This record gives sequence, C-alpha cells and structure tokens, in this order.
Amino acid sequence: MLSGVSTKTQYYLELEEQFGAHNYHPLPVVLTRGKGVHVWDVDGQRYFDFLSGYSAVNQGHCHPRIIETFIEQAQKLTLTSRAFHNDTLGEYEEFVTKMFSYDKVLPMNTGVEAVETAIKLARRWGYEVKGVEKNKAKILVCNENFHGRTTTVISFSTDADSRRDFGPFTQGFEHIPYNDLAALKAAVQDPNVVAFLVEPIQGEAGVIVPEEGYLAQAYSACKEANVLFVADEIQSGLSRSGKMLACDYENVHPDILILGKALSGGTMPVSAVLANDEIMLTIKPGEHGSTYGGNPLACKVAITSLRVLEEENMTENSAILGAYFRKELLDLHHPLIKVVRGKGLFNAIVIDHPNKDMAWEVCMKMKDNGLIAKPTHHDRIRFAPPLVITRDEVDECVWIIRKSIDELM
Ligand code: IF1
Repeated sequence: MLSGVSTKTQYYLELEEQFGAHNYHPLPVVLTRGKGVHVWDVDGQRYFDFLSGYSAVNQGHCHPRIIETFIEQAQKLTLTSRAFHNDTLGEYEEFVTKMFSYDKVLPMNTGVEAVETAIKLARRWGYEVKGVEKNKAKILVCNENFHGRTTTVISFSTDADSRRDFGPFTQGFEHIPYNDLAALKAAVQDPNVVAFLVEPIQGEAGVIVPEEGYLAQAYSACKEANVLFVADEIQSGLSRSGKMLACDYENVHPDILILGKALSGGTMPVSAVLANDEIMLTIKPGEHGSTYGGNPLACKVAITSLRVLEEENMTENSAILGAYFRKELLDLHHPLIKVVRGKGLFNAIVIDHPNKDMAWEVCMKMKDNGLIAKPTHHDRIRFAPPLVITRDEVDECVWIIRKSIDELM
C-alpha cells in the first residue's frame, strides 16, 4: 500500500503493477476524466494538467468540437485500409498540405512511425536524387535527441537507458551537438549525408531552445550542401511554442516536416510527414504504408484538431501566456529554481538542489496542491498545459508551484 493514496487509487495501481509491463514510473495518481486544462482522479480531486499528454492535448482535454467529429465519423466509417479509396483521405490531404505549404503528405499513426517514414524518404531521396552511393546514406542527428522508441530510432539516441541491451543497432546516423552551427557545417560536407533530423526545440532533453538564428542558419547550411532539413515538430509544433510551428520563429520551411501528437487533439494516434514531390514521390506504390495510416477517423479528427488551433487563437494564447508564465516564475526568484526556459507554453524549470530526487518531490507536492507535471532527466520539470489555459489559471498555477516548492524548503 503506497502511503498517502486512497483505497480506490491503490486498487488501480495494484492492477497495473500485477498485470502491466513496468515500462513507466507514473506519478501515483489515477485519472478518470479530463476537460480543458483540468483532469480529475478517481477520488474526484481536480488537477491542472501541466503535461498535456506530452503536448498531444494542446487543444485541451476532450475538446467538444474534436469529440463531436470523432463520434460522428466513428459511427460512419473508421477504416478502409489503403487498399481502397474513401471520401475523407483526399480532403484531409488537401487541407493539411495547403495549411503547411507542401505538395504532399504521407499519413501515419504514431510519431515514431512518422520519424521512420521521414528517415526512409530521406534515404530514398539521397540515393535516387542526390546520387549517394547505395547503403552509404548518413543522417545527422543531435545529442540528447528524442524521436521515439523503435529500434532504428533508439539506435541514434544518446540516452543510455533507451539503448541498453536493445542492439544490434541501425547504422547510418552521425551525432553532432545540438545548437552548434560549426559542427553542423562541418558534418554536412560529407557527400554521403542526406539529411539533418532535428527537434526545433528539444522536448525530452528538458525544453532546450536553440540560440536565435540557429534554425535558419542550419537550414541554409543544409541547402548549400544539398542536405534535407528534417524538422521533428511532433512535440514543438501545432501552436505549442507560440507559433504554429517552432520553425516559424525563423521562417524555416523544412524539406520534410513531421507532425504528430496534437494533430488529433489527444483522441487517437495521428501523425503526418509532409514534403514536396521531389522527395515524396521517391516512394512508389506498395513501398511503404501502415494498416491505419490515413484512416477516415484520423483524417476527420485531424482537420478539426487543426481548425480548432487556428479558430480559437491557441497559437497566440500560447505565445502571450507562455511569456507571462515564464516571467511570473522568474519573478519568484526562488532559490530552488535554477533555470526557467521555453517558448510559448512549452516550458521547463531546472531544480537546483543536492537531493537528486527533488524534482520528483516537487511534482509530488504539486500533485497534492492540484497540479500534475512530471520530471524529465531527474532535475528538470516540463510545464506544458493545454493551450486553452487562461491568465487567471496561469496565476493560480504559479501560486501552486510556489506554494509547493516553499513547502519543501
Ligand atoms: C514515451 C518522451 C516526450 C517526441 C518527438 C517523436 C516522438 C516523440 C519530439 C515519438 C514522443 C513522447 C513519447 C512518450 C513520452 C513522450 C516524450 F518523454 F518520451 F520523450 F514528449 F518528450 N518525436 N514523445 O516527443 O512519438 O511514437 O510516442 O507518438 O515514449 O514515453 P510517439
């Protein structure tokens, strides 16, 4: 029996402990309902959700318009497979390619499937367009990257826990430091380099924002070397950073754009890879796909999820309230808060304390005070509420954060 949890909560914790794989270490809270910025646990306790499903719930939990679309399509047609056409895929493809200014989209499901798809497109383009020697293609990736958990993608992770005893690993990836232009400019000189895969803001690493100009100059360096600039905006994108895409801060139009998470408003896995014909048409019929990729339910939900971001001004809200949130946290001048960083409502703090579990302790105390968030890499806490949060709610959450860390001093 975990101390401090109700019998009801304990019941669910024990079920997961006995029957579920132990591949996570969640906060001891059992959620049963979500609406907007709030979630409720099985005992009726309400929390501000400051993780938003790792930025999959940017539009807020159970957004009424997204749920309405989901229910309506779910009662009509959910899956045809790509063996046949349907009356939703083409309209979605037109909508999303026009929204982000690309010739075509390849629809997938999870984020990592979209990353894998981008890797295959970059390699195929490298051999068939750039003319790289077969099986010699290299893709540049950054230290402290996070792009998902398939065997190929963890092959280029720099996180020991993500790689340990999962080998042998996929070849063809070269690491460079994040936010290091000189390293990138040197690395793209290798004629076998076909692409640079990068998070415009590194999420899992603790919301690492690169210096002003990095993305634009990295893009230019790639273009000069005939290397594809591939932006993984699965977490940083879709209004989270205060722009529709984090790349928009520097007017960078990636050669390959990867979207996921909030593309479905937290209802189901929907991801997408966007590119122009020179890249996208290197994959021919039957050479790539997935059972659920581009299913009618996903297509309809994705259109509504994207419309809601724009029509309800969530990008602007993210920019304005994100800046306000960071200022309020900095104004606490709290000795425990070493760093406050982020863009829009994509933020993190670094906890400064000799106790390496202090970030976890802070999250447990915030939970008791009505706000749930999770540490990343021991000393960092990511703060990413749904983008529908109001200024008054930001004020209340800053109060909860301050109260919680004060109670631990
Ligand atoms: C977990 C992290 C975040 C992502 C970026 C691709 C993917 C992700 C930039 C893959 C997914 C998720 C995975 C989830 C927790 C979460 C996460 F902590 F793992 F690293 F957000 F930072 N690119 N991130 O952030 O997308 O296949 O999961 O749909 O694995 O625990 P996915």
